[in-house]
Amino acid sequence: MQHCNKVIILLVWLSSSGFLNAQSITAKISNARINSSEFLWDVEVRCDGDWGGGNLNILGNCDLYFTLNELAFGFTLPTVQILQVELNSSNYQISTGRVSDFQCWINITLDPFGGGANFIPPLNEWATLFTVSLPIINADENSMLFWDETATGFSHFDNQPIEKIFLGDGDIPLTQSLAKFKVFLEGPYNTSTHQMNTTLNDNGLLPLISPYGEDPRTVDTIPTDIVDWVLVELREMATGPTVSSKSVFLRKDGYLVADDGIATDITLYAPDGNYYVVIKHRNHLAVMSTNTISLNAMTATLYDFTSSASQCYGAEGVRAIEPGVWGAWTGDADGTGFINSVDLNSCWRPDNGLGGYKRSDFDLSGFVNSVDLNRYWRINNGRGTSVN
Ligand SMILES: [Ca+2]
Ligand SMILES: [Ca+2]
Repeated sequence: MQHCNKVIILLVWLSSSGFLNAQSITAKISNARINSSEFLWDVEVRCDGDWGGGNLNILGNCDLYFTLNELAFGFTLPTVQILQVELNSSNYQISTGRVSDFQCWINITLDPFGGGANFIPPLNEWATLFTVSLPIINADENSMLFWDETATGFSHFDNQPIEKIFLGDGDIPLTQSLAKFKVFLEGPYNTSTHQMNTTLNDNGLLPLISPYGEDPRTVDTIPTDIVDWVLVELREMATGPTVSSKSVFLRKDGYLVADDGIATDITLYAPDGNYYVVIKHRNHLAVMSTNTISLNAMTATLYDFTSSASQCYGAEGVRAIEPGVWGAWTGDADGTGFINSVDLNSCWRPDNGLGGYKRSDFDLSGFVNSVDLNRYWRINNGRGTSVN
């Protein structure tokens, strides 16, 4: 079997200069990323110059064509989901086939029935046209994803090409790395036990499906001593895109653990390398490692977010939750990265008095009440995340 470590991303943009007055139309692939079950990337477009306003009207014969490794994505031909689309959902069609052993092709045709598929990109800004998602069946394989430049083209109106653009390349193997992290959340942290309360789990309130859309995976059971789900993300640059996401259990002693609730080595979908690690929780401010952390497939070295403020990116990325112990700020009910009046008025007020798995339940007690308001939101109001 042929292995390929390089994923070469090419996109040919063919368009007309007749219908649009655009000085240039550019396309690119961005945000290639992996979660527990999917390999995803975005296709973005940008119109520069005076293009006359109105819609970018894509008419007929606009094809994205690429090949990939069947061993990674399935001997049965992979499915493609267009998750975010500015085009009318009836205005695209997907077909697949086999090129050769282990290589299959996917063709996405925009506007297959004619009549035009309207898309309105903001002038001089990148806009996501759609997101492609492929289910992973074997994470030990490489994606071997190639754009076929001879067959890929966005055509516009009269199918006269105006540009052909090389979009660069990237390395996107689907390999796994081990990692070990410890982090505390301010809300459920108990200064008497020096651990976090597991009230939500004790009362059967934790969902079997992760609440994070980036990796909404499901488990059969939730082990004892689990506090909640958190989302682990990897970045190659401090303010760069996420390359890997995984929903993981947080245990009361602060360790992120495997689904058995015991193993403190967790598996992330990323090749050996150096990454900024971001830990997100649905109503706490995200924390990120101060610098990159080296990850590999053989051994995991503990990175402890609780031992010092300097372990976390940003001037006040974490708060002291007792002397010498640090944890993520609570109070961000709507997950914007800021704790402010919206979290109070649009989230806490309508939820006040309710029980359950609520994002306004800042201490994860299973109830939304005045404790969440007075003990947490009022004190943390005005805080914002250092993770951008
Ligand atoms: Ca907020
Ligand atoms: Ca509460």
